[in-house]
Amino acid sequence: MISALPPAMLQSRGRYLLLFLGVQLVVMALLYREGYRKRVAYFLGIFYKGGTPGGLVTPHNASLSGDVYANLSLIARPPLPPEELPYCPETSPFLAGPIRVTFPPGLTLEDILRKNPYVTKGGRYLPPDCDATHKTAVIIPHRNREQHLKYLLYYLHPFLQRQQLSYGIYIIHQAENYTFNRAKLLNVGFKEAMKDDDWDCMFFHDVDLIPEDDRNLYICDRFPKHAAVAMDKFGYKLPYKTYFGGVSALSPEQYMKMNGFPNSYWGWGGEDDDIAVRVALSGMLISRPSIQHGRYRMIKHGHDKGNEQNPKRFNLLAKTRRTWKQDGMNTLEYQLLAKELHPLYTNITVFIGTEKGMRRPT
Ligand code: BGN
Repeated sequence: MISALPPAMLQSRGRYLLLFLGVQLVVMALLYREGYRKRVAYFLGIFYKGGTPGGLVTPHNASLSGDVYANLSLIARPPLPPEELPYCPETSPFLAGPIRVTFPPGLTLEDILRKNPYVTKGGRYLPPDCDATHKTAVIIPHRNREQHLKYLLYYLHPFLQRQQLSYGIYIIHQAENYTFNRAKLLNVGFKEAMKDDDWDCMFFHDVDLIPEDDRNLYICDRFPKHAAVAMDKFGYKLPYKTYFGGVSALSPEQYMKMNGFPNSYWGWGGEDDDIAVRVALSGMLISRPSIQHGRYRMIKHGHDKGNEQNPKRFNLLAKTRRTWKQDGMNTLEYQLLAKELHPLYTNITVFIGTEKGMRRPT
């Protein structure tokens, strides 16, 4: 057939074919380039949105040493008035992941103070180099645990600074010797801290738990957060599904929605389970960090005098559904004995009465 065509026509057909092939090649090359760019962009996107676990940035190998104070000396105040500081980035460049927790003997409050030059009176901190987007108060119920408190402060201050938070640390000290009441002390801490500032998140923190990973961010979530999901004493996993003990975090709105915590649990046990029930009864869910990030080391200690197991906890817990609206922030009574601004924390000393009310025990 082809051979039947005159040679001139054959030549021009060949030229068209070549032109067509050429155009095809250019289009393919462009498509290929486009596809390639998208793949690169996608890849870079993963990379920048924190494709590495938890958005880990490790300036100068801080994560290798696990030293909670590594690189903190890099934080410096730029020559700018505070109102001109840029917002802190979404992911702090000082996060380094795992923290090595040891308990150096002979540690003093002065040592801790020296290592935290930007902490101001009352245990307050503002990032010197950026405008913090989160404002967290840490509330720590306390009685006769000075040694534990020292270690917690040693780790907590740099831990929170790595996260570029604006924060304050409150110790709520139960005065006198009547049975300990953790949840009521937390209610007092909430109320007193909110008088000082418009905190957007409250962390309720046991004194003997040290966080072991700075990607466990001390900020609030959409729902009340249980942070201590992987404690060494429970083999770094939850002891049971609804466990809410150790460290938890609520925004003021979430806290008030569930009428705060119960005031009626005197002694050890059950109050954290009551809090978990309140979360559900007020129509919320529990949020949690991942098991890799919510890791805590517990400081070993013997039995606390004045915090014996509460034999009434089973009965109380069985009644939470009926009592939560009448036992909490709306019925909180206490006598504030002192509020002192110590260099590393605000110390609140409070008399919270007894099971029978606010009269002194005789
Ligand atoms: C649970 C306690 C919690 C405690 C965890 C972990 C009770 C109530 C029983 C109905 N709950 O058993 O308060 O935090 O163990 O130690 O005792």
